[in-house]
Order: sequence, then structure tokens, then C-alpha cells
Amino acid sequence: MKTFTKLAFLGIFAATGIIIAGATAAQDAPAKVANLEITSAFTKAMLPGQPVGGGYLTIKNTGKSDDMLVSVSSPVAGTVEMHEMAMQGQVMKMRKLDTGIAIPASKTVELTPGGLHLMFIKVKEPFKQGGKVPVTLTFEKAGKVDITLPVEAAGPGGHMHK
Ligand SMILES: [Cu+2]
Repeated sequence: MKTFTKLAFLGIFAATGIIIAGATAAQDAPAKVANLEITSAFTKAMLPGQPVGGGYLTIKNTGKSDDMLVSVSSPVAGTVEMHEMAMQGQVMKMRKLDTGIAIPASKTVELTPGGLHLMFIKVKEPFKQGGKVPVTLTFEKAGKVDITLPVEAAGPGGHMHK
């Protein structure tokens, strides 16, 4: 099921050059903190009345010790949680990760629509395409790093909220 979902997303990417262009635009110079490199950070425009937004990024651990993303904050949201999407039978469910997201040594962890993601809660102003969302990531060992998530068009691959 998971493979199917990934293939479905790849299909969407392949079918729409617009999204590929958007994804490329998100590839700013990597933010670095200790042995971690953060790339491909982005969020999506929120629809009117949508109370929460997702955040996506890739974290590469080039070091020899495991790390963990333990907390996330943003001045534009009351709270930022770490979530995971997973198929339970036929239903995609979202789960809050209370202990954080493990970033194992020599591994790359991707937060993507349909998988692990950040969830912006109590967003003050809905994210608008072309805007920027400042985020502070706190890692257990590497410490804090500030990044900026460009706001891309709302579109397929977003996730369902309950
Ligand atoms: Cu979520």
C-alpha cells in the first residue's frame, strides 16, 4: 500500500510540470547545523477556513551519530507538531509523533505530503502562495536551526485533515 501511494505521488509529479518546477524552486541552499543538512523545505497555500497546514523538508545526517528532531516552532503558528501519515487498511490516518522524528546516522529522512510532515496548528494568517514561513527546528544533539519554507500552490499530494 505504501509503495502504491509513493507511485501515485510520483505519477502526479510526472504528470504536472508545474509541481516539478515548484519542487525545484524549494531547493534553496541547504541549511546546515552540525552534521545535518536541510533541503527541499516547503509548505502549501492554505484554503480559506483551513485551520492547519503541512510542512515538508528533507534532513540528511552526514554524521556518525543518530540525532532526533525533538521540537519545531514558528512565529506564524500557535503550535507546530510532527505527524506521520500511514495507511490503516483503506484509510490514510495521521498520527502525532510525541517523541519526535529520528534522524539516524548516515541516513536521509524526508518529510513529504503523504508521509512524515510538520503540522502548523492555530495558524494566524492562512499561508499564501509565494509567501515564506519561518520555522525553527530543534534537534536533540545538533541544536537549533532556523529555516524558511516557501509557500507553494495548494494542490494534489496535500493531506487530509480530520
Ligand atoms: Cu498532520
